[in-house]
Amino acid sequence: MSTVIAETSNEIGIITLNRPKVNALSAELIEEVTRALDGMKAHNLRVVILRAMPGVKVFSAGHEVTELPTNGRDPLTYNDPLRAVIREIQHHPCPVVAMIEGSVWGGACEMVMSCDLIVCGEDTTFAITPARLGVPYNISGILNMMKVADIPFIKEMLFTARPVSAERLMSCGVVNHLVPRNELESFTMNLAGQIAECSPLVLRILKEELRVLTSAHPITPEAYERLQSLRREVYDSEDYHEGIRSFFEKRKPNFQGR
Ligand code: YXS
Repeated sequence: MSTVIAETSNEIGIITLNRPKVNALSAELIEEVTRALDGMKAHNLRVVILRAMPGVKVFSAGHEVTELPTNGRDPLTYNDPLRAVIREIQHHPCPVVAMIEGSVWGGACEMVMSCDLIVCGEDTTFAITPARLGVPYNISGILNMMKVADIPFIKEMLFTARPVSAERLMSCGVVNHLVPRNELESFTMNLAGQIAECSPLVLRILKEELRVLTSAHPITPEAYERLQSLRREVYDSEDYHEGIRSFFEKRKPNFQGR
């Protein structure tokens, strides 16, 4: 069964995540999203909507935890599924609108925040959970969050690893629109229709200009390497394994700081 449903409606593409039970971002699901986005480039679409099946309780549970490396490899390198799908969305030649209902977890929050606009139902929550899983988030992930939210809000989300309500996401400027769940689809399609009336060439250059300008951050190679070495200490730690173990044993992690 396909883990992604790709369809088009006039100049609007729609990609629906459809991987039971909770749309965990496995390599397979990521590859299907990438193929769907690639395929849509041939249709000269003006906008793409990323959504889950209607009525889901969980939009996406984030990275497929069973695919997190436990052999001393960096869990979030350039080619890991999560990093790849985020770049795919950011580089797609037309705006990608996230239509969100239900809860969004871990790296799926970054994936949604890498979309160009976010429309969410009133029951939506975001929870960014690396600190609860013992996963050392990487610099690109932090930078992508800094593009859409203020530092105090990002710190609270990362340090607590707890769900944040749609109202908070709206008041902090993370999402564009918060609508009743039963109006989510019509509202999002209407918004996409407004974008689809615009020049595709201008949409493309505007998106790329904004991507390049918001990604321009001075960091020295030495600073980058120091952060990477700090991250290695974490994913080589006992706590990293404890975080993943606790997830599968469905219990609270017992971190020891080593
Ligand atoms: O026991 P079964 O076989 O039914 O499987 C359960 C869960 O193990 C499974 N599942 C997942 N499998 C792989 N990867 C996941 N991320 C994942 N999440 C859940 O789905 C089945 C149903 O889960 P269950 O029984 O807990 O359902 P629920 O409705 O009570 O709760 C749904 C969630 C999503 C609230 C709960 O499963 C949950 O909190 N999942 C973990 C969410 C999370 O922390 N994701 C972050 C993954 S790591 C990641 O994204 C990045 C690396 S980072 O950490 O850096 O952000």
